[in-house]
Amino acid sequence: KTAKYRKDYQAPDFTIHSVDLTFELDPSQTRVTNTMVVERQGSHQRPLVLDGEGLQLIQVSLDDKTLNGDDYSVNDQQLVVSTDKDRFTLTIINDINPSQNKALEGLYLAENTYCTQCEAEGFRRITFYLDRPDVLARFTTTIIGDKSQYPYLLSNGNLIKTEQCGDKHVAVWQDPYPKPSYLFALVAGDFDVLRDSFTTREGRDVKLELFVDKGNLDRSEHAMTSLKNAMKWDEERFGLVYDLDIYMVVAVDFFNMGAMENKGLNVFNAKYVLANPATATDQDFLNIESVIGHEYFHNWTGNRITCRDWFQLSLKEGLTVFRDQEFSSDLGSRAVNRIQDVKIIRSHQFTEDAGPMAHPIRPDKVLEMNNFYTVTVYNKGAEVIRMLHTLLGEAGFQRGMQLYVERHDGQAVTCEDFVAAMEAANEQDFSQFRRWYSQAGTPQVEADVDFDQDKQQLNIALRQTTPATPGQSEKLPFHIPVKISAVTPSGQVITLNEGLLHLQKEQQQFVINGDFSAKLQAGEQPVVSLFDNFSAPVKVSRKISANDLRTLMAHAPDPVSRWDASQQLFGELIHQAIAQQTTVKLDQQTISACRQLLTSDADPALIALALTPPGAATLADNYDEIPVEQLRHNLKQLKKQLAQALKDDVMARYQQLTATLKAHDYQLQGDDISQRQLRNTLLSYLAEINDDAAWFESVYEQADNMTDTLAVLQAVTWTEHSVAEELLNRFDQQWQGEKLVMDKWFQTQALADNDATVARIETLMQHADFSLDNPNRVYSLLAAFTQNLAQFHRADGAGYRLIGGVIQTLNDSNPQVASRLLSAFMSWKRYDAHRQALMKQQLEELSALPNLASDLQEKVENSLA
Ligand code: BAL
Ligand code: ZN
Repeated sequence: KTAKYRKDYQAPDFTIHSVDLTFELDPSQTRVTNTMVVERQGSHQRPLVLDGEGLQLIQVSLDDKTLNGDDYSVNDQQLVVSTDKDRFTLTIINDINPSQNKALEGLYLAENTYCTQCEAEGFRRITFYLDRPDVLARFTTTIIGDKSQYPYLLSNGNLIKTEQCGDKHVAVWQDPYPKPSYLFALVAGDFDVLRDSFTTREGRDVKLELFVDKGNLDRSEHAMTSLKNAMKWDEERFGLVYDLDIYMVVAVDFFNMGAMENKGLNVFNAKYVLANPATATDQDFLNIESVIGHEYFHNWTGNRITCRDWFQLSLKEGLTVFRDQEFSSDLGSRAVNRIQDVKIIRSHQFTEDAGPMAHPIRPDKVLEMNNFYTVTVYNKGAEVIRMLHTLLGEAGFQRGMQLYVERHDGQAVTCEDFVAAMEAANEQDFSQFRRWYSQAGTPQVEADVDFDQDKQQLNIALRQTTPATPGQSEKLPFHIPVKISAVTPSGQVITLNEGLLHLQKEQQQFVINGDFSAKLQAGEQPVVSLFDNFSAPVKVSRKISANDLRTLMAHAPDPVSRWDASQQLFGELIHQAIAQQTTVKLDQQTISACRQLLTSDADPALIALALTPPGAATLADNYDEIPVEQLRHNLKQLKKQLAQALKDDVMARYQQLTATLKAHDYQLQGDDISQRQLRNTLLSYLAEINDDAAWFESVYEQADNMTDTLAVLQAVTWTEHSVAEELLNRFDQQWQGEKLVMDKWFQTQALADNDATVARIETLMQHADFSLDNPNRVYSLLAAFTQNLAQFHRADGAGYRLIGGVIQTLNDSNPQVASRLLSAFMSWKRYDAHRQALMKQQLEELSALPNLASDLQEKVENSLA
């Protein structure tokens, strides 16, 4: 493969108006008959060039004339058809082998279910086509399959005909909405079906069908409820209404991604559908709500209005992530959701933005599109949309959305079209704001806050710089929205005359007035909070005293800033210890601040988040050379010291929460979720200092839901508690065979910072429930392990060799999954010379493979460049 550039975009030479597909399903030889009405675009005589990969071509005919080798040529990438006709019908017959398809792109057969995944460029593995998102066609799909093995034959749109013929049956589906090929889907299998319906605000009844593996109906209700909530929410908040008579969701075990928004027929990784309290944690339930919402919201932002080309992926993904974040925030805790979003940006996106694959949310150069389904395109993309929302307010943002839909419904458009609609609807100029789409890298903002006692004014000096990223050495200043607030030292809120600053130049000085004199005692200074609600995806450096941070931790008006203050306090303690080559020492004042918070009546989930120090990945991002051992040592010490210092309060609150929760049955409801979160965070602190095996055993035995069971299992495993092995064995005994539950067991062990972890993973790879063929297993055991800072980065290189070997194996079978694992090696230049050499060696071994997949090739080349 060769790289493509955004600047080289050209409209297609031909378009396809309609496509009729017939699938004669067979495990090793599925026959696909593809009849397209094709029309030349513009006046030219170029041939029709169709994409196709790994297809066995049987026959090509044009307007009923069978073509011979003079009229077309075919290789392993393309079918080129020469014709001087401007409009014609082309019929292609080809065979594919779904059972041999381990890459899980195109049509594959896994565990007796036929399933497709076409985004981004998987449709070309099904038939020859103009496999690009700006070719929109009406699809009719005929599926012929064995009736007893595959009682359900599904595709996009409406079922218009069924037929029986002997052992086989036939289903014909028609999708009235023109769509790009990446939204095509086919599923055939045997399922249990949960049926429901939704009445739109226009009074139309929509049939809802959720297909799950046999025996799983008792785990499918939450997904259905989430779907109905999503449909209602999109009508109420965005005014967007569903457009077909049926909406289907199929849960499958083998799936590379989380889920896929195929028109009218979503395909989901089973882990984002199946849940009941015994098998799934609160977080699993919330993730299901969010992913079900996300795929549903794509129906407008993605399907009705799609991308012109793949460089525009963030047009639909950034916007749809923003929409699913808002959905979760409107239904649950806004603050908790926001904090989780911020954690993802800080722990993953900042790292990506500082590494060899750093790219703008709208990339300029792509070799393998699968490599660009990234936290940058998705989550930073959502932050960019959120900044627009901050600049325009809800009403202005919705005006922009409405104009965007009015202008572009039924079209394939660009990020530029989106920003232009936002601008036009609000009479704004976002010329500078557009740089968020074109420049990669995380801006660093230096802040100086000074209070002028005489003038009773706040002076805020801000300076922005953005480090160079591959291919972009010079950066221009961004338009950065900075939300601010202030309190008195005792925590009274000060009213500022300006709550949102626009940092647009490299350096800017802001003078802020407010009711300082009314609120402050003589000689007091206000305590100022910057970037409330994480108002921009930037890193901030600012001199601020620990005292002020403790004030903000207790009193900042914005809950995200309260949490952030605690993270800065902990981060600074660790940073100082590392800089001075000593062991972190938790001071009395911070202990008191933590105690105060723990015993306060704040939302328990927010207490839990604030009492959890930043993770290793977030802390690591502050260092040019990541001090692996020191980070690990000091993080452990910090948790131990906090647990020791607050021992009695932790136990008291733990017992009080346990009693409250035990007073009624498990409920998936805000207060309970929040209380469980704090209770289980406190349990992890207790495990740091309490070696009473019998006590933890009884906690395990009393757990009556997976949230609590997993919490105790993780607490004892991650603290190398004496009871860990016993509980791990019991969990295995109870849940083996339950693949999604066992993923939690694999992941818990993969994340243990224990010198035996590598050896243990090697053993676990032989476990009956593990298989390298299933992406979920790889993610839970192996991708999770790459997040285990000290063990993946073992100085003897055993962690690197383990993952390097797996990547080599997956290069042959599932390069997309291999590529995800490879990300862990990309930041090799951030480690010491010894580790650098070991990591580089793995990259070089990969680079020497004769059949290196393009997914890996791109990342390896960029990493070694
Ligand atoms: N479009 C790929 C899966 C998702 O983002 O919904
Ligand atoms: Zn999406």
